Amino acid sequence: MEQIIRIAVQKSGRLSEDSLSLIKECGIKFYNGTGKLKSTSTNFPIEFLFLRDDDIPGYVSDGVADLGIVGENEVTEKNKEVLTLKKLGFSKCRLSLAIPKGEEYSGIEYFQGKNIATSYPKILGDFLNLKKIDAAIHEISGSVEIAPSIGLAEGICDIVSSGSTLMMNGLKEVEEIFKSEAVLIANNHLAEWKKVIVDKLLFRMNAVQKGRSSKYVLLNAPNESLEKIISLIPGMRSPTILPLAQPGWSSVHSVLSEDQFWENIEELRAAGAEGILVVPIEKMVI
Ligand code: PRT
Ligand code: ZN
Repeated sequence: MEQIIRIAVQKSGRLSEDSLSLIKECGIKFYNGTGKLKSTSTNFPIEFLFLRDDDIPGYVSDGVADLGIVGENEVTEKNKEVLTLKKLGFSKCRLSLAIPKGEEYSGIEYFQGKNIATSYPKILGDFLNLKKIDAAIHEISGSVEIAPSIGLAEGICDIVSSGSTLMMNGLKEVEEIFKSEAVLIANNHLAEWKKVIVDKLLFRMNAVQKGRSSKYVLLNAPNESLEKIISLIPGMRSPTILPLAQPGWSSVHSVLSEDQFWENIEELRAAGAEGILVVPIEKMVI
C-alpha cells in the first residue's frame, strides 16, 4: 500500500483559506474543487479530508485522519485525546462572557444563579467550576448573541474577534475565559512511518512561519558606522557587507524580525543608514 498520511481541514469557513494557503506555501500541490470532500496531493504523500471544524478533533483522535487543522476552542471543547503539534498563528479569537450593555457588572459573582447561553458548554463549565460560580448553562448551536434579547439567558459565552457582533446585539464583553488560534493536531498513536512524513511537513511549516515573520533588509551605510549598524541588525550568523562603487560606503544585507526592524529603524537612521529596503522572505531554514 502506498504510504500516505491524511489531514483534516475545514471545508468552508473562517479556517479554510489560511489552512490551505499554509499548505500551499509548504510547496504541497493538490486540487481543491468546490464540493470535493477528499483530495490527494500530487507531490507530497498526503491526502486531504474537507470537513466541518466541529468534527475534526474526533476524526483525528479516532485515527480516521492523522492530522487536523482546527481552532484551539474546538480542540478543548470536544475534549478528545489528540496531540497539539503546533500553533499556526491565524484565526485568533477569544471566548468571552458578555451581558446586556445596560447592566452593571460587579465581577464574576454577577453570574451566580444566572442562565448563560453558549455553544461551548465544556469550556464554560470548567471556567465556572474553577471560579466556584453556580450558573445554568444553556447549550445552543448558533446565534448565541440573541439569547438575552429573547429572554433565554441573562448572559452569553461566545467567540469574539473584533467585538462588533456583541455591540450590534446590545451586549458588552465582561470576562475573557479562553484564547484561541488555529493549531495543527495529530493522532496520539501515529505509526513510525507516519511520524517521518509528519516531521517533513512540520519542517516545511516552520520554514514558512519563520519566513513570514522575518524580513530581508538591505541598506547603505558609511563605513565608519558599520560597527554600530551590525550591532543593530546582527542577522542569522552575521550580516553581508559589500562595498558600494562610491568609496567609503558599504551595502549591508541582513535578516531580522519585522518587530526588530521597527524597534531599530530610528537608531539605524541616526547611525547614518540610508536607502533602506525591506523585502519579504518566502521560506527560511536556519
Ligand atoms: O461549518 P463549520 O462548522 O466548519 O464552521 P463554523 O461555522 O463552526 O466555524 P467558523 O468557520 O465560523 O469558525 C471556525 C473557527 O474560527 C472557530 O472555531 C474559531 O476558532 C475561529 N474564529 C476566529 C472565529 C472567529 N474568529 C469569529 N469571529 N469563529 C467564530 N467567530 C464568530 C463568533 O461566533 C461571532 O458570531 O464571529 C462572531 C464574532 O466576531 P466579531 O468580529 O464580531 O467579534
Ligand atoms: Zn463548526
